[in-house]
Amino acid sequence: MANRYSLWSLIKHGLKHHESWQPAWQSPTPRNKYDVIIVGGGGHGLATAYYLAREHGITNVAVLEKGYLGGGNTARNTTIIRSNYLWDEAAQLYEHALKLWEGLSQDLNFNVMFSQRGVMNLGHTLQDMRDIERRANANLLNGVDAVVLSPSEIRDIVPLMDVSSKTRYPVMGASFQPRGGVARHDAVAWGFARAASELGVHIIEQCEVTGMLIDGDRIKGVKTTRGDILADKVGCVAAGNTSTLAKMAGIRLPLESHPLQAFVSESLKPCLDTVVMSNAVHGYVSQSDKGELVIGAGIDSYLGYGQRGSPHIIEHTAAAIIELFPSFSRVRMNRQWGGIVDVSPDACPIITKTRVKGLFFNCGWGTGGFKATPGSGNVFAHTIANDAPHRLNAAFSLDRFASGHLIDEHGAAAVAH
Ligand code: FAD
Ligand code: PYC
Repeated sequence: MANRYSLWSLIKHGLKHHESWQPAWQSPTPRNKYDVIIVGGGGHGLATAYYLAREHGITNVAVLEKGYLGGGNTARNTTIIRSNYLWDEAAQLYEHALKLWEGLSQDLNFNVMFSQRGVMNLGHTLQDMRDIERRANANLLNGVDAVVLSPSEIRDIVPLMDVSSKTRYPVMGASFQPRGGVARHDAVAWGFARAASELGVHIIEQCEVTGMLIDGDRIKGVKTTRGDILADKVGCVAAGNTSTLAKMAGIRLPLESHPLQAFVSESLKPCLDTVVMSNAVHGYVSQSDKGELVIGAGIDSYLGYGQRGSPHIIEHTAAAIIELFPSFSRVRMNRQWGGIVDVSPDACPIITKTRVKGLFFNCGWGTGGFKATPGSGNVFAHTIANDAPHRLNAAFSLDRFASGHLIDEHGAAAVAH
């Protein structure tokens, strides 16, 4: 960044009202045929295209996005990044992602503002604390950093939190992952898009996939609002819209699409420099670099494709946060929004081949896929390029719902489920 965008060039562009800014990625006319089409221009789709080009030398790739890049869950999420999952398969997959996050700004030459400020999961009952200790031990065995904190240690890190015994749900302790944190979500989409585009990937926005072209048992391409586009392989990474795409290929996936919402406050002076989550009071909060409190909780329980949510969830979430941080009761809230999350039965992703040869799905990340973005793209690119799973996503295929080898991560998926 430093060379291409020097201080002088920033001032020059600022004075010119951005008139001569170069587009960060090319928007070419679609070719008739690609080696690989990725459906969905969120972080996962763009990361997949980037790793296909960079690690597998497959550059004749198009990412088709029905709206604008990152306009789905990628730019609607609350950006919590951690890898403290219970089971080996999940912990290793999310830890792979966390390691990629640690070098991502350098790798993409784009500042994704990854900030390792730590993520804290509070315990309020004896059973919560047993679960926390079990998960922290499991994390350590998987090489994932984990610390169990007492209430006084929590107070040292988060002085504003009420850790007294007088509250309705007293805080008994917490797990803490120091390497966890947050990142700038839209920068992640832009960074992957620019890096993929520089490697020759076509990024095509305003191009909705409306059907699948299937010949016998093999994918041949997709129908789109910009005409038919042929491809040898198609990878779908469409989060809440995945079931709709799967139906186009005659496939039914074990997914439910739910609204998940979040909201932010007015900007405050720095007062919270870590991420706090609580399953029991059912809310989580962090402070953005702009000073806003970023707050959220669980899904709306009905199924839906509206990118908004119900007022009672906001009320419940605000009450939960004020329970933990009484001083936040005076803070005014600025904005609220929702996304559509694709929830699977075991709260784990589905990264899979299908019975249609050349057609792949990467979905089911539900309320927790942002943290996985680079890792998910990395293993999905491997799966598409080799027509076989990467060792880290072999356990996450569709077969597990027939064989019963579920990876139950409802506990670690935590507050947002
Ligand atoms: P998306 O970014 O949704 O990308 C899919 C893209 O596919 C979209 O841009 C969509 O327009 C496009 N698309 C769909 N159908 C078609 C079609 N037919 N043709 C072409 N394009 C199509 N995760 C965390 O790890 N930490 C968090 O703190 C966190 N907080 C969240 C808070 C909220 C409010 C929400 C909604 C989600 C949260 N998540 C969080 C989950 C996370 O956002 C998602 O799991 C992740 O961003 C999914 O990324 P994606 O690239 O798969 O999906
Ligand atoms: O997966 O850590 C998470 C998360 C937090 C808020 C939404 N998802």
